[in-house]
Amino acid sequence: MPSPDGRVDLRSDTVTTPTPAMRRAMAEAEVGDDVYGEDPTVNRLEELAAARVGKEAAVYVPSGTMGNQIALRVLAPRGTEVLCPARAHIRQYEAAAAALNAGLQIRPLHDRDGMFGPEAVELAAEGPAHHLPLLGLVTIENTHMPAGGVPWAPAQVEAVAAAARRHRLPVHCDGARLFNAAVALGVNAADLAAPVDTVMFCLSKGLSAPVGSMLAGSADLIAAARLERARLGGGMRQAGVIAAAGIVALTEMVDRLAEDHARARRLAEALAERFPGSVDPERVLTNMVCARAEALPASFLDDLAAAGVRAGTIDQATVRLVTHKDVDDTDLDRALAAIEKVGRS
Ligand code: TLP
Repeated sequence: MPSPDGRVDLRSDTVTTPTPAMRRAMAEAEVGDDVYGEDPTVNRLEELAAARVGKEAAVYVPSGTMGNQIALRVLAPRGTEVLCPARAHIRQYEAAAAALNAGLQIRPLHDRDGMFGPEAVELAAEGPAHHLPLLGLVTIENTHMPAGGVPWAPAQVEAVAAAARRHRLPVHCDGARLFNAAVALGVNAADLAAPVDTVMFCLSKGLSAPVGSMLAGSADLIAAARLERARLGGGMRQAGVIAAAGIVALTEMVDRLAEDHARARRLAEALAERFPGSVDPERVLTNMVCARAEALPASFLDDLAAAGVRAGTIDQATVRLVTHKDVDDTDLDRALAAIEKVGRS
């Protein structure tokens, strides 16, 4: 469904609106008080979510940010460091919440291509031998959003997790777009989640549900997570009304993510052709196009906006265009035409 104001909205996949099937499911949802564990629809969503990522249990949370923050509180002792990609959401886009909510300091890792390897874990784990802080947790972001939605493959996740295990360190995956990674790589989300202790994924991004994310892990960790959700004020009572859309998201909206990936690649190809060096289309494997702002004219975003196409920035150096369910082929053509015209009027 195109955007209601007729514009093409490439700012984020968070702008997706619920499908007709979601709206029907929401209207008909059986509900109860979820804080008593009595909302049958939330319970069904949590069971389904846990099964999809191969974990014992899952808890429904209002946002991806809350899911990540709960994981930090459950997994990392206060006063330790979290190994984290430098541009990860946990570090850059959660308003410094790790320090405030979890009493943690972040040790940022160079992440230009979205990846780091086991050697980074080994090095960080040696910290106390050199008067450096104790490491408490390792995190990865899959897909890695600012690196252009790059997916981590199961072997890459396992290599980092194995190094963490050698040092008895837990691993959390910010899998806001875990299903984009799974679809792009042709693997099950459970294969990507198997090596990590907790995984958060969002229902409200490419999967198009209006609200909500899931945090999954062992039964013990998720019991602890429910307590932290309560502490953060995240208990939602008759949340079956929104959880119903989450069930549709997980059962009907995963396979179609491939369409978003194909459209993102076409946007990247057009950008690379018109503005050489702005983006490498070969690296656009999911639904994110992160382009180097310095390779684009300063008027880029304004020119797109004048043509009815919205895009945004994620830092001073990066312009971002994101494809999603509410961008169809007609919208894509409009965006491609707008890119072609940038700076030419
Ligand atoms: N990211 C948003 C902005 O905050 C940047 C977006 O438009 O992409 N992890 C990752 C990797 C994310 O990209 C996001 C949202 C979150 C976590 C947080 O999810 P919400 O918005 O549900 O708190």
